[in-house]
Amino acid sequence: MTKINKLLIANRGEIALRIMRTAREMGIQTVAIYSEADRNALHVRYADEAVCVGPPPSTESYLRADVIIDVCKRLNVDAIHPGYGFLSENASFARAVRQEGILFVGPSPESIEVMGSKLAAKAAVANYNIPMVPGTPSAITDREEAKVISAQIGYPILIKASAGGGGKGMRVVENEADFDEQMDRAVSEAQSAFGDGSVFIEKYVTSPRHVEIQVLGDQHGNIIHLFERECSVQRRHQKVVEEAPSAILTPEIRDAMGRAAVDVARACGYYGAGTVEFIVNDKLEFYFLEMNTRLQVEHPVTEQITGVDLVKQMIYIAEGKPLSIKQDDLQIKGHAVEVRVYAEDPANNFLPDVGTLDTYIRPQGNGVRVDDGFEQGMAIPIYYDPMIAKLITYGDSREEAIQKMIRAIDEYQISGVQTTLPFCRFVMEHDAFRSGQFDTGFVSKYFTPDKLTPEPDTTEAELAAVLAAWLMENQQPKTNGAAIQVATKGSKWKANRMG
Ligand code: MV4
Repeated sequence: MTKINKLLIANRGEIALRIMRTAREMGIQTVAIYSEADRNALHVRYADEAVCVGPPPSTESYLRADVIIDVCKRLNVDAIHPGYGFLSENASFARAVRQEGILFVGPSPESIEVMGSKLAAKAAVANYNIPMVPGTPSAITDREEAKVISAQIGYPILIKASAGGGGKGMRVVENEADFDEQMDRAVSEAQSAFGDGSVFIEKYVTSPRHVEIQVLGDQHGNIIHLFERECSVQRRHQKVVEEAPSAILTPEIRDAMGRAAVDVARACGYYGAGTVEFIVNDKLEFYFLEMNTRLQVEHPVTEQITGVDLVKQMIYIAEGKPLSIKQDDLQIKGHAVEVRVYAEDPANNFLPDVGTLDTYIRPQGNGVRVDDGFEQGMAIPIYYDPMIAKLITYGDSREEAIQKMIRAIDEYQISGVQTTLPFCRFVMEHDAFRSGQFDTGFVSKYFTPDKLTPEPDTTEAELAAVLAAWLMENQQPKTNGAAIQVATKGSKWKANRMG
């Protein structure tokens, strides 16, 4: 067992801060790395030490494995936490870190490698009786044979790239007449995007739900699951809303899915925090899709309903400690919802909207968690993901968590950039979301820009006029501003606050 005294966080933004907070609680010194675009970023200010690793493009900074390892050696760093994205699922990086005698807060390079290939992952779990979508177990080499298999499975089928992920390199084939054309496209796409043209076939499950299971494994062979996250509200494979638990799982299905996820992790000798992705059809049958070998963006909803700090567990696991949590210790308490706040314009096809956060006031109060990396006045760099914040609410029930989310969205004040907050509000208010009866088609099925409730853009002059009229009607107003209610449509809070 190795005690980690100093941790380098090979990431930026909200996730770098989130990891550093836990490290600090554990008495661990933190080292930030940053690019020239992030000199004044919060993760840089929060860390005990911070080192610039290069120019703004991530290929020249946050992805520079060699530079990052040099920083570790120079500053006597014991361990690296990669966060998500960047180098988090790069097996060569994990291997290089290990070779330098530095701990990687994450799984082994071997696990990352196996799960990085969908076909290798399928092969690894083959002996574990994990439900999988009917399809080919290996890469297509013979087209005529593949057509025979597709006919047996039944159209529509899906061609997937083995090296793909997050929806990249997928092609739906509706009938045999389209097979060759789509196969040509899939192979050339996979070859140019991943440098690996291997593709395989699966039965196409129409409008599935996306449900994933959080797992934790230690280096002694103990593996537990921390229940599911429902991530079906997506836009072009970008998750928008996540929640835990899922509104549709029964205790029996939850248990079966949890056990399947633990088996998937066991099949690749997994340790660290990981996520096993399933799709669920309308009969609540579930199928293993892939495993993500990192801490995920949406991990907070699991933390809220289990009370487990996943980053703390990851650090203990990297130190070689056996898991202190047993499966039977865990139970779901309450309900958590997360929305991702992006600097994108939902009224304009979600075009990234870069700029400065002229106003940036976070919601607060009971059951509200904001994981972000910005403060008022900061610019959102163009070089990275435009996510401003993750807004998480927690309540006793799903209904309560949703009500808190609507309240929190209405309290959130952001100006200077357009954000996805109005879109998130649309989701929270939608009957299909409220009822729990939705799938991965939710956004394309229900959302059009005219569904956005306009932000109340009452100017100060208009407010002054309303206030003056009120004063005329009420001869002796209380001087306490809180007693003055200014009527506006939509969110009244922002207006009242000015009055
Ligand atoms: C599927 C599928 C239907 N049938 N596989 C998309 C991302 C990648 N993780 C797997 N994906 C899918 N695989 C079969 N056999 C539908 C999807 C899919 C999807 C999955 C999860 C969340 C959102 C999605 C949106 C469109 C398609």
